[in-house]
Amino acid sequence: WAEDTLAVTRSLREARLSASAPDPEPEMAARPKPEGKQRAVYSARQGQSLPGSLIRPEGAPPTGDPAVDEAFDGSGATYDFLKTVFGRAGLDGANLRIVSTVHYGRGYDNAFWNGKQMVYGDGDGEVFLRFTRSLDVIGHELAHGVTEFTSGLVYWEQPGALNEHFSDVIGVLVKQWQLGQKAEDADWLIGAELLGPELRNPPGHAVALRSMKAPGTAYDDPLLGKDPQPAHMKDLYRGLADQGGVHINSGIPNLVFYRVAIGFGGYAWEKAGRIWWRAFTEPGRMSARASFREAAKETIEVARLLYDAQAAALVAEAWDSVGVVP
Ligand code: ASN
Ligand code: ZN
Repeated sequence: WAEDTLAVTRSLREARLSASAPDPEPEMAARPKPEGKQRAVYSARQGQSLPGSLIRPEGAPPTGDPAVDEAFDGSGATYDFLKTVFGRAGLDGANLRIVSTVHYGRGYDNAFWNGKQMVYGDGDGEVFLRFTRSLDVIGHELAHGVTEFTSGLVYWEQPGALNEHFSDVIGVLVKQWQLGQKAEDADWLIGAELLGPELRNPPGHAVALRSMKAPGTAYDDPLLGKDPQPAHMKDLYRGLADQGGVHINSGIPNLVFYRVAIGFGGYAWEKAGRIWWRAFTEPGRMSARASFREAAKETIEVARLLYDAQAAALVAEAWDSVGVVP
């Protein structure tokens, strides 16, 4: 069924793309920019050296290896989303090559951005399946690249949680865009498709790695423990684990974004997404050491600039509802 879903969503995306002609690249003097997306998917062949062997460069046909083809298609969908919706030409705005390595390690249960490229494990097959199965995870990892070229949010405590949050926002938006799904119809989950058979069965409960709609409720399971994400500043994690809780405290801004998207209604990438994109990527706006308060200030300000006082009030109320007062 996953393959069917992919085929359907792919044709939806193609229909949407052909409906609006892509804007022409402006003429550049001297050194021409690379045209369009430049993807390359490598395989680490269960080892750990990067990038590994080149399997699918841009322009090559599908390989039949689902991890390779999902990494290729998912990074393509993310590129198309950023270009079409926010006018961004790739991670650096200049069509930087998008490099992914799949089959990293043996039974490796994670995916990450290493500062230069994306890396995906196959999962152990019991608790987690291959990490390329979730488009929101692919969008998440690529967004770490965008952050590195824009705000440069440091990966520690509140700025780190904002870095994680921005990646979750881009991840869910890519998926909703590809599915043509409105905010109120989306599940707002990260990594739902990569849960393995051990997690899908009782006695535990697990629906995803994170829930933006209901932080702290994605799982409560004997293998994973309980989802540690807070949904309010009163429960902010103050320990040193996880780089000062970057994947934990991101639950707080994630819930804010969800509430803003639902408050506007319709497609989340159109208004909420546009506000967040500008607040998090416009030069001189979010500082690399931004706190949640600073993120609140910037998103409220951008809502007023792009829309009106009512939009700004919606954003302010959402931050207020989680205990962040700008
Ligand atoms: N999946 C995680 C992330 O991209 C991996 C990590 O913690 N480095 O945030
Ligand atoms: Zn991340």
